[in-house]
Amino acid sequence: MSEAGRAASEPEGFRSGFIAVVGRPNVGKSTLVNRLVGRKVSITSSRPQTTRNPIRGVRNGEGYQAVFVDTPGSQKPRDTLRHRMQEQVLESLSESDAILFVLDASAARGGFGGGDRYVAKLVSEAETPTVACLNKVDLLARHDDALPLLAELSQMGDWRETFAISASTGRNTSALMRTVVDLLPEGPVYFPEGVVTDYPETFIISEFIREKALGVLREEVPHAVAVEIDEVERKENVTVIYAILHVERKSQRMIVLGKNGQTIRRIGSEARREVERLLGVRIYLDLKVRVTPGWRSNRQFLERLGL
Ligand SMILES: Nc1nc2c(ncn2[C@@H]2O[C@H](COP(=O)(O)OP(=O)(O)OP(=O)(O)O)[C@@H](O)[C@H]2O)c(=O)[nH]1
Ligand SMILES: [Mg+2]
Repeated sequence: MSEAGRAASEPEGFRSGFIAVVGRPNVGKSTLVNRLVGRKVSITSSRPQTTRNPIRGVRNGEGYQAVFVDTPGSQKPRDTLRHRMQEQVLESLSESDAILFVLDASAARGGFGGGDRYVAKLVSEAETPTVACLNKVDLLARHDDALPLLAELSQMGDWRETFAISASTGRNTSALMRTVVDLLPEGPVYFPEGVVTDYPETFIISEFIREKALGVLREEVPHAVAVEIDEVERKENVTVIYAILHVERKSQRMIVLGKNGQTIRRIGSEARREVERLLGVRIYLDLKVRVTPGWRSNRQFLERLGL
């Protein structure tokens, strides 16, 4: 944290800290962070590997400030993008005061798999107070179906507590929040009041566009999309945002454009509505699709995107 952050008012007994939220892809980390922060700070989708960089979301309460750090899904890396995503998970773990380890109850019928155990090991190695969260329990046929999973989970590491939660419905998340606050050390106010996330507006806009693209596109195409904001032009009664959707191949460009451009138009109109809600101004979104071969393995390109 910056010196300015540290120098901010530090009331007696105030608790604060960074809580890394980690787990396999698609277990509901971003949904949980949005729920705990009380605002949408991180995009979500039904596709694994939605989150690509750590997203911070701030929750202020009586006598505390909790900074949640949503991380990309943890898995063994297979290309430069995923390698970078895993580096970021490790960085977030090493800088955290507490960890939320999230698992998907609905995907674990009959027990947890190698993916969850891989993350359990990463988390244990961080030697930081950890709460294990069995998420999506709303999808279980019976309440009791969570019990054997909770028992198995408690054998997988040295957790401070274990919760059965639903990030979607909010079940048990208030109790989880109280436990998180108890884990925080005494510390400064890191972010001034009113700050919910510290990303620049252009990043949030690009993420909203990517979220809509993830929702509309199928199979491998979503993972081949990167969104870059080229320019934001503020006019008197409309803000024009020029964005580029990078894909890796010509065939993917055709898919993203769709027949007569209808797919890209749908992505654009869904994203526009969300961005208008965020910025509170009228938006014109100008979306272009560009073929940037192999961008996922291009370190310079990834850096340009802040990855
Ligand atoms: N039924 C149900 N669905 C959930 C719950 N939490 C998340 N989901 C859904 O699970 C999917 C994945 O959620 P995300 O929050 O994007 O998951 P993530 O762990 O951040 O995924 P990555 O960023 O790809 O690692 C989305 O379709 C969510 O709506 C839950 O508690 N119950
Ligand atoms: Mg996510």
